[in-house]
Amino acid sequence: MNRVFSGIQPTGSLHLGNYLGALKRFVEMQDDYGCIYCIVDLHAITMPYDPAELRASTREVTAGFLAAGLDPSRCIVFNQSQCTMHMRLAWMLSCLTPLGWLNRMTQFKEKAGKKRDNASLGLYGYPVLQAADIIGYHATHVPVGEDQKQHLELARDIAGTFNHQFGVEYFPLPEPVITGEATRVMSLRDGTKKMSKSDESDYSRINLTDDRDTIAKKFRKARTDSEPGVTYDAENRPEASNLITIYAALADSTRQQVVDQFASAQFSDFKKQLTELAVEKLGPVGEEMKRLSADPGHVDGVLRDGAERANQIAEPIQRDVEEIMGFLVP
Ligand code: AQP
Repeated sequence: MNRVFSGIQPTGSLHLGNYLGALKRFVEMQDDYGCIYCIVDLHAITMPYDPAELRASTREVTAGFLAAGLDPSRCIVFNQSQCTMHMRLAWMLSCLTPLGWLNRMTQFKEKAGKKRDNASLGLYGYPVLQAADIIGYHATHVPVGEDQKQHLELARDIAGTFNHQFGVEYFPLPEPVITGEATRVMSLRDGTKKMSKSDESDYSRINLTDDRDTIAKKFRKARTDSEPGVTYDAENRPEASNLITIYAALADSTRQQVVDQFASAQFSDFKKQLTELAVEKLGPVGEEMKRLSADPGHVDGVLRDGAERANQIAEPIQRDVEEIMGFLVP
């Protein structure tokens, strides 16, 4: 049976990268697979955080899921901390995961930076929790952006190790689903860095809640080069190419089609058209997020109901795992 699991951290405002790399895929898959979409709040505490902001962001990201088109009657939407399987299974899997595998994880290196010794054990073990998130539901497909590819490979290795070590064929090996034109949306200020919630500059990203004027200003100020035309060249024109990629993904077309469409246009005109397209596609999502944010009772109800359904799937799997591993399960 096919099952989808994926998550987004409530670490700040959802941005265009989250939308094109993940959320849009979530919505496209919701009728073809049994889908479980999670606001991964346990991952959000691996870096220093503020409890009130975590609470607000958990509701905001949930509102983003719903506003983008996820329908809780067709998929499960819940916050990770409400299903204890994630924590229990993460510990068990961490006892099967060699340190050498975790030492290779580039996200840890990037996030820990130079102050590696001050980084938390949770940040280091983040990919093991992520493996538990996925395989704890027997998920077969995981829609993610390009940056999560390495973590997905690790999740497959951990699932394979479990099966091998205990002589079972219990966990399916999950497949990453990295599709679409914009699997890695780059910062609007620096075409070599990915667009990220935690970037200090708000001008580096388009937030789903940005209004028309803000979107227009951010694209106008987006860094480009001195070439006047609209040509795609990821190596020599990274910022301009990123904007072409964004246009293609928003328009559900291809980069080549965008380049052909704007073959005789100036880059400044292209930016204006990009703004119009972004406002047309993101405006309704942002409006709906604002409407839902005014109704936290509804959002909390969706999460509560989703957590109940997630627990119903996860509990028998957790029980099987404990039996396989030799725990006495009364
Ligand atoms: N720039 C991006 N382009 C395409 N996909 C992206 N994703 C994130 N940034 C981009 C995808 O969004 C999903 C959720 O990501 P996350 O919030 O759980 O963690 P992240 O990848 O670490 O995202 P951020 O925005 O960079 O968050 P912070 O700053 O908190 O670390 C994933 O599928 C991811 O691939």
